[in-house]
Amino acid sequence: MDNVKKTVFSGVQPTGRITLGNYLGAIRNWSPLQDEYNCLYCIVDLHSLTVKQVPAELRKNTMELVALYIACGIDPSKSALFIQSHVHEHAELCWILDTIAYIGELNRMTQFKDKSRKHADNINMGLMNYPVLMASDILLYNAQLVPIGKDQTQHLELARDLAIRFNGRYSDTFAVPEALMFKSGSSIKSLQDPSAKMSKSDTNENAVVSLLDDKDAIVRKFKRAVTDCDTEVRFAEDKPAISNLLNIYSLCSGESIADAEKRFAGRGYGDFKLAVADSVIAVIEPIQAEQKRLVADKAYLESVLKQGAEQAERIARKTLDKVYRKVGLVGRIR
Ligand code: ATP
Ligand code: LTN
Repeated sequence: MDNVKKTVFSGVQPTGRITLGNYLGAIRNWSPLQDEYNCLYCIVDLHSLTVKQVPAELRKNTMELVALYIACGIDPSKSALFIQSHVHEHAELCWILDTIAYIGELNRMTQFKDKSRKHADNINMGLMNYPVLMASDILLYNAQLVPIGKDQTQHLELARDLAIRFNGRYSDTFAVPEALMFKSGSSIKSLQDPSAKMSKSDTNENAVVSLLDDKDAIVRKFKRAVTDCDTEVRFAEDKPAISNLLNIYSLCSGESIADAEKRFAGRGYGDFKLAVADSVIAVIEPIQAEQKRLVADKAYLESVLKQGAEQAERIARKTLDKVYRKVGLVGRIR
């Protein structure tokens, strides 16, 4: 990897249907970074174990997500594309960072509180430790930039705190990462409740557009999307539902929100919703076709993952050796 370029790290959990929110808020923004930065894009499978998974489905979702990354423009010859559990240093650094992370700060995390509420029968240690593992992902590679959606800012803040704390206690070791946020896509809302984010784990089918939904499903979901009380297609704080749809339309069609407002002035919600659906279909269809082709080519995906893990491991090993030395562990003679 190029030493002059800054390093970018990001990841998504293979927890099921990747949503339009994941795509517009995260994955879509990754491919344009590949020339300017050293990029590592990870499938964070260890994170997904913090909520119950069906093992066979997790395996399937993981390979589908690898294919989806590539279909969304991640080029394995430019970026390291790998699976988190293939590089065991992630879990090892997590242990070290656990020893400087405070229970109080983890207990305050919004996502931990939300997920504890949602999975009250399974508030496991991993769920609480989730942000420390995320910090390990980032700090292992000294990533300076981390493209994420708005919901992850608190976790990134913790990664920064842990880097600063470790550096303060043991001397300069980690780069302090910064979030890279893309304003308009950073928070795509549920189609059924514009006060909530569109989330993979939403149990209401109609709330979420999956990147793997077919045309009919997409049209149906936008037709059923909730709207605000008047009939005007206008972006405004008091019109969260239509603003969300305008945002999605603008991101998918490339037309500015102001131009879209003009185009749909006086035309009512019906027409507008169909146009939003069409703009989403136009973006999603080519990705789906490419993903389908790639999923069938297991040998290629495996070769990408092998190469990605090797690239990542080289960097991760160096960082972890340094960390072990700094905290006072005796290095193993090889
Ligand atoms: P889950 O519902 O299982 O918690 P999720 O949909 O929140 O999953 P993650 O795998 O946790 O998805 O997130 C992957 C990336 O997608 C993160 O960078 C996150 O910020 C971004 N993201 C998730 N949901 C949205 C959304 N609605 N709008 C914009 N970005 C999002
Ligand atoms: N928690 C993240 C996924 C994630 C991540 C990371 C994102 C795990 N490790 C490192 C960026 C960098 C989420 O999006 N839910």
